[in-house]
Amino acid sequence: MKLFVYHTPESTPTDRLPDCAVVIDVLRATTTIAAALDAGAEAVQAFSNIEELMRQSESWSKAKRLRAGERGGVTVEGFDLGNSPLACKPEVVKDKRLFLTTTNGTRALQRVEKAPQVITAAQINRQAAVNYIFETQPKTLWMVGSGWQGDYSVEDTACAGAIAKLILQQSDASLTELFGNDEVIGAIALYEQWKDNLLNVYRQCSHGQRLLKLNADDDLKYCSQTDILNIVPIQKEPGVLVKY
Ligand code: 3SL
Repeated sequence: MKLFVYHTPESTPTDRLPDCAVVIDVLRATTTIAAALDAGAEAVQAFSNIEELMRQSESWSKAKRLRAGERGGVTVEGFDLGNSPLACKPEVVKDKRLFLTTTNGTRALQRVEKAPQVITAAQINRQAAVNYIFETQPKTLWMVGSGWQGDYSVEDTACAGAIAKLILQQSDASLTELFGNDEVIGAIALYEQWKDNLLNVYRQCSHGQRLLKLNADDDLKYCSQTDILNIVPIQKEPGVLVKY
């Protein structure tokens, strides 16, 4: 297996695809996707574009759909939910499809949606994602961070490092055999630096600061937990994620 880390959708190659792509948006899209599916949502369908989301969700029964999403962290006007994982309670999402649009995470998903296997990961389901990777043994694995509007986000790369580190610990291969680009080494070093205090780095980073201004510290606390959900969101058709 060869691991590659790409910090943003924009830095992800366009001339090839991996066997498996792992999309990461710790704050907060891929945390919310894991929380929604864990709470019993039928699926999460991701859209980068609000108009397209409205068009496709219109044909879905009202009782079975929730429109969810944010722009700049704020709930899209008229939507049922924003992008907080804490809103994904069973009594809210069970058996419903979440039609979700977010600023960056859904764009990252779109960027690799043609890969043969696409899963999403966050700090909360890191071990489950790694279990899936060992089970399916992809030859090439890309971890794609969502960043913020084309810029690098430290929390996504730290999560990529957490996944890479766990793969390294559970594999017989050495780092030299496993890493496909230097970003993997950087991501592991970043995770090692912060692994005992992820909440602190989330509170300091630019997107964490943005969310704190929106009173979302409880979201940061939730997102900073490690391995609390045993669930892997997997793409069953482009943009549609279900529980594996
Ligand atoms: O950018 C995204 O995709 C979102 O996860 C951003 S937010 O945390 O909901 O503001």
